Amino acid sequence: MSRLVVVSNRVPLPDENGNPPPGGLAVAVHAALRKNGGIWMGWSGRSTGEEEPQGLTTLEQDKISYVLTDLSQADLDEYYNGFANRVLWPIFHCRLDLAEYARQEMAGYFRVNRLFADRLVPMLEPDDVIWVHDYHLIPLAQELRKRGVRNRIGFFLHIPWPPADIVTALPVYEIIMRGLAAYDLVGFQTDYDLDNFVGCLRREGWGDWSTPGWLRAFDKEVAAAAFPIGIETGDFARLAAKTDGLDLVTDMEQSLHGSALIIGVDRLDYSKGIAARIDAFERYLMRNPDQAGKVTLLQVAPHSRSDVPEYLEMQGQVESHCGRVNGAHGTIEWVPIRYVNQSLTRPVLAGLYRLAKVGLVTPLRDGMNLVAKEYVASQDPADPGVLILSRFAGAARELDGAIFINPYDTEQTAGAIGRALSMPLDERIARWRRMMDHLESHDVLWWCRTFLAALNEAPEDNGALIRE
Ligand code: GDG
Repeated sequence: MSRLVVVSNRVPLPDENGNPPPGGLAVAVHAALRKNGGIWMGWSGRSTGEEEPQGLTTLEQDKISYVLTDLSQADLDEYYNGFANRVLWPIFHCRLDLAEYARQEMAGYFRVNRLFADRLVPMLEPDDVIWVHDYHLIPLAQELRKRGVRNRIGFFLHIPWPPADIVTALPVYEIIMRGLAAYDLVGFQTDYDLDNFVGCLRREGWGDWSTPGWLRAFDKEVAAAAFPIGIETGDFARLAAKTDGLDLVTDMEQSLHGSALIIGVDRLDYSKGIAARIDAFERYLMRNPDQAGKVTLLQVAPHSRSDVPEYLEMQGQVESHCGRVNGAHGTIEWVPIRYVNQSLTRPVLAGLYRLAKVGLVTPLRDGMNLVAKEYVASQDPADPGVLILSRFAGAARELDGAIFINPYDTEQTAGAIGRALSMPLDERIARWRRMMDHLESHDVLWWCRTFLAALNEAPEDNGALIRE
């Protein structure tokens, strides 16, 4: 059986006992790596003052080699904070207004991809299967091919692929498209993303479907499909069911004094629609003055990418929205929005999901959104809460028991909050059961298995067709 080589920007390292860190993706990929042994390569998290850092750390544990490469400060600024997070992330989330394109940062992005390729090649064995993750590393396959690598290489995009009109705004659009075509398999979160990608190929005359599941792109065959990522459904359900004794969850419950809890959990990112969600909650309070003191929104939002200016600005905006609502509607006994930037442990998170009568998930655009799935998996089967879900989250294509909203429509979201809070038990159970059945059969292990099975089906030596 082939070894698996995984490459991602960051590498979730196991603890001293070899347990993978919490998080569905880390657990599933670790399980796949352990099966036949393998390598997980990525950035070490360290940046140095050297122009070309040589630091490469290798840790061996349980048949897995973790290979961690240092980057220079310039690499980090240009590749990660620059091109990946200030160009690709906003454009792929349909925020052309936030894209800050600089030629130097683009050069840094391609330079780091070359560095990853240089470091990876000496470690590869002929029948290794390589799985590259996410938008930081799109050009990696092409760089590996240029170095003579003929192994099967797959790519999974965790974020959305936007319609052609949006993505053509990317100054290196063709290079990025060619970079993706260098893979044997390209995986997206949803059919919608896949259709958008094929639409891009068609519009420029670069490619189209040749046979089902296979694209002919830039004179080469590439398999493409949707692989919606799942969560550790069973683990979440078990964690949530046994949180009764967790102090934080109990304290939270007591402090609510019987008011209904609505929960939002997001990395503090402009794609998550947090400010619009707060506005919608305020609109709900204004339309339902009798509910004052009876409903509380808990918004958990750990800081993220604080080196990127657009994130700092958005943090200030969310804080001011929360302050405004609490100032206008709060009383000495009741704070309508509890806003925390602290990161919580998974058991606490699962307990809070279960405590909440409503999961409010309102991204403006999201590849999948795991929080929506975790909220559902954490519910009490006998008395489940209601998921309110943005139609612009990838998860909306699977979780058909949610109340769907358009996050730009504040009135609609406010109405959905009212509907969710008053939904009868039998309807809540019926909606939840449908979603839970799906999450049980499509968990993160299913996702990992399905992607790797498809990659293993790619014909041998498909990559030999790429020379440039
Ligand atoms: C990208 C795509 C896609 C959050 N706060 C805490 C905490 N979290 C965990 C959640 C969830 C994860 O972070 C966030 O996952 P999302 O899916 O919502 O979002 P991104 O980080 O943007 O991820 C996304 C995903 O990749 C996977 O493919 O779904 O669309 O953007 O698991 O639980 N976890 C803990 N404490 C917190 O305070 N323990």
